[in-house]
Amino acid sequence: GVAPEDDSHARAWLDAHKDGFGHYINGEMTKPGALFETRDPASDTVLAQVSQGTQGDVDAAVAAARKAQPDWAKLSGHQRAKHLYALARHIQQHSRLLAVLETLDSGKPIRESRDIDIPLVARHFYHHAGWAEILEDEMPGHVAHGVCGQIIPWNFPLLMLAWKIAPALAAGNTVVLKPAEYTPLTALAFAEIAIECGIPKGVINIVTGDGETGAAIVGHEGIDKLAFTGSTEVGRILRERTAGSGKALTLELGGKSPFIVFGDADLDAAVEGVVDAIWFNQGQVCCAGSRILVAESVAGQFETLLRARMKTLRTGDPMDKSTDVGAIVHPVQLSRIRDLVEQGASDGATLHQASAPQGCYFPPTLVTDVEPASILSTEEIFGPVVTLTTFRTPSDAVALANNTRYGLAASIWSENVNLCLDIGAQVKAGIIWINCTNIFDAGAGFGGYRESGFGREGGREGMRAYLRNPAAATGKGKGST
Ligand code: TXE
Repeated sequence: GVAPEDDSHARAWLDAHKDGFGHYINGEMTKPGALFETRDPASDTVLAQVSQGTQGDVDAAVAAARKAQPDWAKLSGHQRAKHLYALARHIQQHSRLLAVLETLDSGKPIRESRDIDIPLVARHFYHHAGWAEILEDEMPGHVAHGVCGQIIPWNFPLLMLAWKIAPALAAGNTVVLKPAEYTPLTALAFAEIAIECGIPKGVINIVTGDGETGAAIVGHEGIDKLAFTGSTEVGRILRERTAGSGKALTLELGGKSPFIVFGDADLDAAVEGVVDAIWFNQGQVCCAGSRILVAESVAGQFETLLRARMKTLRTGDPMDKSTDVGAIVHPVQLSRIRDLVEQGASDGATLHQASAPQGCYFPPTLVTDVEPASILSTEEIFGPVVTLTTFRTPSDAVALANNTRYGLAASIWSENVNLCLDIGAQVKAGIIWINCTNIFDAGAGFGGYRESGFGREGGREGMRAYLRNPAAATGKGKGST
């Protein structure tokens, strides 16, 4: 690359752990158990050996979390806030190490992990430190669930950890978290940061492993609340497994979010919006704008602008600071994207593609001439692939936007704000962006409808998900048993 990021610090850190990583249980790193590899998808090399969490590891982590929870909940909000502020500050101090590890492990461009992921992680801890301070006043009578089991995906490894751990701790819960098997490294670096910050032992526990380890967390009797972000398939399994168990559950699943461009929109801005919507993080974003719906009157012009912009995207080495689109997280995901795109093309869709290097890369792709029933219009591709369809009237746009089993996000582009608000109210999605896209704020609730899951993360609604209100639950003297 022309401007490679310095990775010596991260390489030294990996080298210091070359015998493999254990789990973070009861305030310390355990001895490594049975190991699996985590790889850099861009260079196809092994980065580290990580332990496959067993039932025994999960039992130990849950026991530690149970033991720690009453004392953690008894701390004043201000005392819990001090711990969260410390985590936020230390994350900032270690931001270079965390950004480089994130990029090596996931393949996302260093510019994104450095300028977006890691700053948002710190922000999430700062924000929830603030919540810990004011919680008693803001939500009187609410108490923590107890122990939270948290299972996260590989697309925003450390940010998803922050979304799970920060509100849980602010509310007085303790946690057992499992990072995704493709991307465990920043969670392990975070464990070291938690030790460095003096987080009381057992408050945070991190167990690495695959879906089997995840299933052990889901099925554990000592867990009071589960929070999951990942595929709709696994979300469904969690729903079945927890039905009737008394465990609280929130699910943040997939999406097929519309990106609606009206005839009066600022087309240059909307084109940049598409770049953010579907080429950010290689399109491996649950709320990615993966279906462009554009007014017929400007469709030709918009497509021309978009195809020209797509050609300027630099796909390649994620560690190069000038890279726009990095590597796909894992060869399994790459072949999933390839299969879907090939199937769509064989059904008659037209592909427009930018260039990409050999290896675990997929070129930025625009799909035109695509039927609403095509697999490319209906399935979450979770790659840098966007479809383009036209509409005539605003009500056509709404009908097309809602023609999906998902309902996570939508982005609406028009200079007419009344039209945007009107359409926003009709599109079934948990997050509506107007003349912008992929904006994440710790203060705003994020989550979906329908097959995109339920529950919100961030802001006031997100805090509520980590609390219960015993008075409301018992019907407050209404004679319920
Ligand atoms: O997800 P999984 P995968 C979608 C996206 C992607 C597809 C497959 O379409 O192509 O899912 O990705 C843990 N009990 N999203 O297979 O399996 C697993 O170890 C408990 C959208 O990687 O859902 C990991 O920690 N846990 C999504 C986490 O679940 C289990 C982000 C997510 O992995 C488990 C990721 C089980 N039975 C993928 N099986 C989004 N919404 O952002 C697996 N896990």
